[in-house]
Amino acid sequence: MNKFPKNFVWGAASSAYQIEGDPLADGGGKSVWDTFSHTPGKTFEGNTGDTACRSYAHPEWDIENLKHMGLSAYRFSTSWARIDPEGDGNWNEKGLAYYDRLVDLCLEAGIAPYMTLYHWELPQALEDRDGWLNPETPKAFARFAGMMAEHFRGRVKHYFLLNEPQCVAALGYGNGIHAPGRQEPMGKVFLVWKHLLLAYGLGAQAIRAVDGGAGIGIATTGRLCYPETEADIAAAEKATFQVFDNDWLFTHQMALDPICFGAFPKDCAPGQLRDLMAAVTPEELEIIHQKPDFLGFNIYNGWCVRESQGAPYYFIPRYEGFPRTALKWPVTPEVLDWGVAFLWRRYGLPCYITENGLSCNDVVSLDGQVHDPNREDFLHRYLLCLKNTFSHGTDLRGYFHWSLTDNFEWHSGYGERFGLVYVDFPTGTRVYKDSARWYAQVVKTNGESL
Ligand code: GCO
Repeated sequence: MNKFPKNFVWGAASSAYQIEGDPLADGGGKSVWDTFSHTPGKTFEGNTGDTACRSYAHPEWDIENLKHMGLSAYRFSTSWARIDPEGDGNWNEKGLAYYDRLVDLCLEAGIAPYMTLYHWELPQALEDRDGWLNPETPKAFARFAGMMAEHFRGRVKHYFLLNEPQCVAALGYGNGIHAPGRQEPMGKVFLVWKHLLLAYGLGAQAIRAVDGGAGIGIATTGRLCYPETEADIAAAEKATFQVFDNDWLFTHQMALDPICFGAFPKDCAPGQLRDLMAAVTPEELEIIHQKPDFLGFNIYNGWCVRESQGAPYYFIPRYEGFPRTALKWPVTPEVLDWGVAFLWRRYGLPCYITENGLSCNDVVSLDGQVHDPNREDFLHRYLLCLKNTFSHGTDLRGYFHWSLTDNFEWHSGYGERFGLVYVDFPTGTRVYKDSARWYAQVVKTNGESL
């Protein structure tokens, strides 16, 4: 019978712009998300992160929520724009002081801080100089990362340098539904991609130069598959790591292969993508190739695959009425079993689920409680599958639920509630959902209650 390891890390995750509020307080600089969310028509009902969960004013509220569930780790991000308003290394000490307080509150509570250094909070000043299309931006990020590692040396031991570079490139510079809202051709989107990977490499070098004891990772997202039956395992694994000209960005391997192996995926059909990858110089790949100490996987759902005569594999269409979340994402718990195992088999590094969860149409019921049976059922199914991934030898170290509280869900604004804790945004009042109590029991028993 599979079990979660004795020292398995149970946590929850958030990000700066999504929870903090007061982005410009105390000298904070505008980020691309401040600009984007204040641009009419870009976000649900014109929602912005101006107030969010009021975490900047009350970091102790988040720590209280974590303690209430008995969580031992908190994955949060630091706003580059708040700390480096002009992106020029002229640090805003008051902005940095907020993260000092947050980290110290975590440590006082026995909660390990897992710090994401870039969860999309690019200083607008850098976007004004062409943002991630500018080759200077990776260097500016490395300067920020090095400063943060030196400042938090001895207190923070786990850094995720980037969160989902896939979304930054595809949604920020490709289809434009995320900040900075640009729609660039594939060649330029690939240039953004290369600069994000260089930012990881230079950032990793900068951190290791000042803190050899810091653990370095990256949180990626992308296509994952799982087999319909045991006979379809090879097909599902192949389908997971196939790269297509028209479907390359949302893959883990387009980031993790160059980072872990120093080379882009080989199995790519001839075309523009293969030419773009070939143009990345050996010197650039050498910078990118900074082996992580661990990997973070943001996993919400995946594709069921069957071995198929002729074609290498067959993506099984989802039947009409397939279970979906409020955001209409499919509910596919098997992905936390096989999808994680395929990633472990490819990279062989300790790994964390850095995001997993769902949005529900949560409300405070007449009894004053927030009953979210869909989230409990989702969590139960996904964690049972996650427990099974250990049978494949997966070196899984921890699970961070997305998210600790309801928060600003990017272009969907406050219309989507992902939290274990309900937030009444007009007042800031927080209510533990039923799922928070359910998850606390899972944590207390290290998964035995599943
Ligand atoms: C992402 C981001 C999170 C989202 C969450 C729900 O994966 O898009 O890391 O900030 O809020 O995933 O979409």
